[in-house]
Amino acid sequence: MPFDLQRYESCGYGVVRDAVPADLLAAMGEWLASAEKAARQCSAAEQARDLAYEKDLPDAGRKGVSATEVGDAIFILGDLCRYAPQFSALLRLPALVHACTLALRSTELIAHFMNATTKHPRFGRAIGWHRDFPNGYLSGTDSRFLRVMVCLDGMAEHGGATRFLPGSHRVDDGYAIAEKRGGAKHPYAAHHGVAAECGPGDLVLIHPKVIHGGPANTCDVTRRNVIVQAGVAGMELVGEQEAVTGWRLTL
Ligand SMILES: O=C(O)CCC(=O)C(=O)O
Repeated sequence: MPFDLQRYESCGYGVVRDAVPADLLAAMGEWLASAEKAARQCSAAEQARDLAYEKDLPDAGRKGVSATEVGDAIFILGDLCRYAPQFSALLRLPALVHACTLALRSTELIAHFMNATTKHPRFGRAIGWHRDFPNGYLSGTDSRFLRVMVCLDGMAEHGGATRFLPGSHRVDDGYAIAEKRGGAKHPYAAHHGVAAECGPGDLVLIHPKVIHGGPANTCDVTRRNVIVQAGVAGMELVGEQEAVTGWRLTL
C-alpha cells in the first residue's frame, strides 16, 4: 500500500505496507545482531551513551518483571550507523524516501538519527505517551522532521504496538515547546488511542507532534523496530549528533 498523505496529515501517523524487500529485511536482522555484539564490546562510556539495557530501567515499564529476570537484554541501541553503517541503506529505500518527501514537502532531506528499539517477548517495556517535538535527544528547532519506524517483526496489539492519539498533532510549534517546558504529562492509559498494527517490512511514519506511546510486549514474539528521524536540510538541530546525522535521503 503506498503512503497515504491525506491520512498522515489528518491522523498524525501513517503506515506504508510491504516497504522493505525480503532480502533487505533479512539482512537488517543480521546487521542488528552484529551491531549489538559490537556495542556490547565497547567501553563503559560508549555503552552508557548508546545502549539502554532493560535491567537499568524501571521495573514498572515492564509490568513488574524484575531486572534480574531480563539478563542483559538491550532495549535501545542508539547511533546505529556507527555500529552497522549498512543501515544507511534505509536512506535510499524508495518507499521511505518517497513517504518522507511527501510528508515533509521537500526533496532536500537529511537523517538526524537512527536507533534500534527492541521490545523483548514478555517483558519489552512500555513507552510513555509523548510528542517527538521537541525532544531532549536530537530535535529540530522547529517541527519540519518526522520519525519512521521500520518494522522488522511487525507490531501486534499485545506485542507492544505503538499507539497514537489521532489528530493530536494539530498544535503549533509554540504550543508543543511551551507544553514541554511546563513539564506536561500525557496521563493516558497504556491501551488508550489506536494501535498501529502492521507486518514485517512495513513502515510507520510518526508526525513530530502526534501524541504516541505504547504498552509493554506481553506476547511471545520479539518486536524490533529501526527508527529513523529525518528532517529538512538546513534546519538547525539541538542535541548531540550521531554518525548518520546529516546524511542525505536520496533515491
Ligand atoms: O518504538 C516505539 O514503539 C515508539 C518509539 C517512539 O515512541 C519514538 O521514537 O518516538
